[in-house]
Amino acid sequence: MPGQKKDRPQDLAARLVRGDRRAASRLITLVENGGPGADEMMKRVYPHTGRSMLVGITGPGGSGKSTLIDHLIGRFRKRDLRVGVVAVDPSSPFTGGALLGDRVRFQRYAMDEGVFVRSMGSRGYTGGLARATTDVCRILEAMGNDVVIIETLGAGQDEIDIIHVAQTCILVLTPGMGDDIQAMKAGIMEIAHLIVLNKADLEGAGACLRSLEAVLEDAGGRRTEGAWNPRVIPTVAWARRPGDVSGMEALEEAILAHQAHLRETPGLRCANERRVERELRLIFRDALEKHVISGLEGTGRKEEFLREIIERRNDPYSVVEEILGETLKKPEI
Ligand SMILES: Nc1nc2c(ncn2[C@@H]2O[C@H](COP(=O)(O)OP(=O)(O)O)[C@@H](O)[C@H]2O)c(=O)[nH]1
Ligand SMILES: [Mg+2]
Repeated sequence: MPGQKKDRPQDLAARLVRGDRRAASRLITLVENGGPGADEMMKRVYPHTGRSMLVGITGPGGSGKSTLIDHLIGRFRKRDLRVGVVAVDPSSPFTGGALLGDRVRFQRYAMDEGVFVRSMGSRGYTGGLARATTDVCRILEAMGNDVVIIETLGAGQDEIDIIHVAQTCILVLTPGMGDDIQAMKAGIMEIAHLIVLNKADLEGAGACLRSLEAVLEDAGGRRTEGAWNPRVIPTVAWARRPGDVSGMEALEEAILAHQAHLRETPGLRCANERRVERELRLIFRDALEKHVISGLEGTGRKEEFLREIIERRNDPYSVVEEILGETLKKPEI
């Protein structure tokens, strides 16, 4: 069938590299489902990656991430840059993960060949959400996008972890998050290169801005010379009157400034090393798990292990040790 022939790995990857949107969609679905062929596909995609600016945008739901991205797409397009977006929102109740709001919002780019948006939900990715997002990001890179934006909900560890695929990490906060800022200080704030205080039109924005700046100043004292200084950018991404939207230019410029800084310093190499290390770990974990599970398949041993554990004749730790011991002895791994 011609349809089948078109989807051969080598053809799909070749079409992707030429910027073919349907090939990109097909490939993304493949890696999302984690089917057999997915890794073969990624092998062909990988050599074409590494040239895009990778921008991660994280923050609580409703903080305005998608609205900001919408503006950024417009700005990057004005510079004639191609933009790919992957929006990860595991809280999305929509099956398949497509966010209705995002779909409507990004609709105006539907006719723009230079914009490609894909939403991902929480539905079981065999290798985990982080792995799937990393692969999707690689696909958007290979597709020839100059900028790849990753939107993630800064809630669970898995989502926060996703931010590590990005080179420039942006944390979006809103006024009235005083306590949350305290809580975030330790974790996510440390990886943010830019902090956006969105909804700067709301009450309390001034105080929030000052406390964020104080936190950054505090952290700045401990930073080594030449290191990037994170900054806070107040924005209004949505306003009743479009003319009241503000901070978008500053945000765009800050992203480009951080990217330039990465290129002028060992920053980019470090970011890429970190990313590849993480990628390797994710792929390895997935491969090992698949290998181990397939070894148990159809032997009835899994059920036996489960029974043993439930009846307290055994424990999960010993079972993992036992299975791993057997697996590692097998010559084929
Ligand atoms: N007042 C105000 N509302 C905003 C601003 N930016 C976004 N919003 C609104 O906040 C809501 C959530 O925005 P959204 O971009 O979907 O947030 P996300 O969940 O972080 O992607 C939407 O109703 C936006 O219109 C802003 O700067 N000020
Ligand atoms: Mg969103």
